[in-house]
Amino acid sequence: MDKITVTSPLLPDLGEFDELLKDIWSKKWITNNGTYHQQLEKALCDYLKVPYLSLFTNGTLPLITALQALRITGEVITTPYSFVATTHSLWWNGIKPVFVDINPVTCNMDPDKIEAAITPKTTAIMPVHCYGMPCDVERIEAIADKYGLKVIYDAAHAFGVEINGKSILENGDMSTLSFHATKVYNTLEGGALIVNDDKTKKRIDYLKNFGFAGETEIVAPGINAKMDEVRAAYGLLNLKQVDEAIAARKVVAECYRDSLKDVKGIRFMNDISGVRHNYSYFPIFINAEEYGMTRDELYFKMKDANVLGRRYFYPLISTFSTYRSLESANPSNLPIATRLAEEVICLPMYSSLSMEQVNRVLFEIVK
Ligand code: T4K
Repeated sequence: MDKITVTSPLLPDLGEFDELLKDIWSKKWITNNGTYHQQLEKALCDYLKVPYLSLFTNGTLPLITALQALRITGEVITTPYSFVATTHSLWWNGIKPVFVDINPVTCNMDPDKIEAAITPKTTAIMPVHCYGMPCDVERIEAIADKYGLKVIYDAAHAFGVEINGKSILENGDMSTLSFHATKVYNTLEGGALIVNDDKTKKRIDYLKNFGFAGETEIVAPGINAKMDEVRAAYGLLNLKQVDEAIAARKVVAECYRDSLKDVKGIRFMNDISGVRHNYSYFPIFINAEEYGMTRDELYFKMKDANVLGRRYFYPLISTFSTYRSLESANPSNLPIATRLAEEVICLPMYSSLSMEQVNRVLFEIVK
């Protein structure tokens, strides 16, 4: 039987892409703030309902650049339940990550745990809207305001997510997106940094282009994190079909929920009223005792049947060699994250997943 992978990229029409490639070839302008780059920044601001957005070459460099732009130092409070890029961005800036536990329902940083982790060295909070589920932005930002901390959201999973019609990306000082092939919206590789004012946008644009503020003027020790024209053109085409893709993902999510709701020992996340979800991932959590099988037993059983779920986010970031000696990485500090990392399987989720494939996934799980 064919492999069903955890995701499959949304691809633009090849004919349309070919037309744009011909245009790029004729212009011979292939990177450094070209016209497709400018068009995509504008189109994404409109689609995402955000004031300013700067395109990047992936979703990791906006995290690293945001920390540079805000001159974050010392310690940053973050979540261990994420992709490793979140914490690596701190390490690359010489910042000490301080892990706090997560909420068992949303899988996001638990605001109740933040204040106890604040020290005189704390300068910022870096939460993640994990699986596209919104963090408790109000409580996180109230704490940040009280202690004078910056907030940078890793919103890699939260493309298009809105609360009561407002983009989730407007919260905090900055938010980052990933446009990797495995995301709801992709530009092959790519990413973006969302900021709230034009001065900051200008500074980000300097930083992602070596610090150049003019032909000969360098205003900061910047990096090269620019998106090229080919990916920007591809991104413009993919933007046209992303709503349709999210709608198709929703159908898959509803089908999974409907079939799994009565299975003992399996828990999944539900939609929140007032939130526009993007259905970027479909995690299920296995209670081994009730389900009669451990998470890994189910994971490998699925794998044997060519149904390739993924255990995002196992192992926890705090268990990796770079981080495990940190005091905050002690599993006793992170009981919920530790448990969920042992229980989770993300089921195949993408817009072109057929009902026959959905049924093959469910056949392995529903007993
Ligand atoms: N912050 C968060 C919270 C993130 O989740 C991520 C990335 C980042 C920051 C950093 O953003 P980027 O710098 O990556 O833009 C994947 C992705 O590489 C990574 O982007 C993503 N998070 C992470 C959660 O997942 P892998 O190692 O699981 O990917 P891989 O190559 O095993 O692919 C998974 C499946 O997707 C494959 O089995 C099949 C399918 N696939 C994948 C690719 C690359 C395709 O069908 N076609 C493809 O081209 O990390």
